[in-house]
Amino acid sequence: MSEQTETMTADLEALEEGAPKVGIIMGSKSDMDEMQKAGDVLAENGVDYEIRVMSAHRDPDVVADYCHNARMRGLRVLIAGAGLSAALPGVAAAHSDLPVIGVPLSSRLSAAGGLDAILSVVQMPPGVPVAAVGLDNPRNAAHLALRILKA
Ligand code: RP5
Repeated sequence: MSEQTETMTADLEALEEGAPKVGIIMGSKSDMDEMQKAGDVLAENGVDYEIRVMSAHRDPDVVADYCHNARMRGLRVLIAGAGLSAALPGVAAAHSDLPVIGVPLSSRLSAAGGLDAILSVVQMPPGVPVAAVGLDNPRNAAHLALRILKA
């Protein structure tokens, strides 16, 4: 490897070091306290992440842009949390080929104690996979993301 190539590789590695590897997205600001718990687990394990609110129903174009660009921006896994008719994880999986981990969330308006969100996250058509963790369990989404990053 030439000296110039070595320098460029070192520069790229340094750039990559601070770049988020996991994108945590959620359907509403009201999901933030819960979803931040996934970020806390990633931070405890030294993994850089970013966390954003974007609704599959209210901001469909933002979600599509974010997911289309995710891999190019260096993200390796997406964690998506949503409640009610929880479309966000599935829409993320439709717009990105990165692994998507869905977190079904319960809320004041949940039907059947959150079963609405569980089914919305899990019942994806063949070819568009979403890995689902348990209801209100964003910590497990982060632990699964850590395993995916190490695989
Ligand atoms: C979903 O609806 C969100 O993910 C949230 O869990 C639920 C309620 O949203 P808000 O009405 O609080 O914005 O889209």
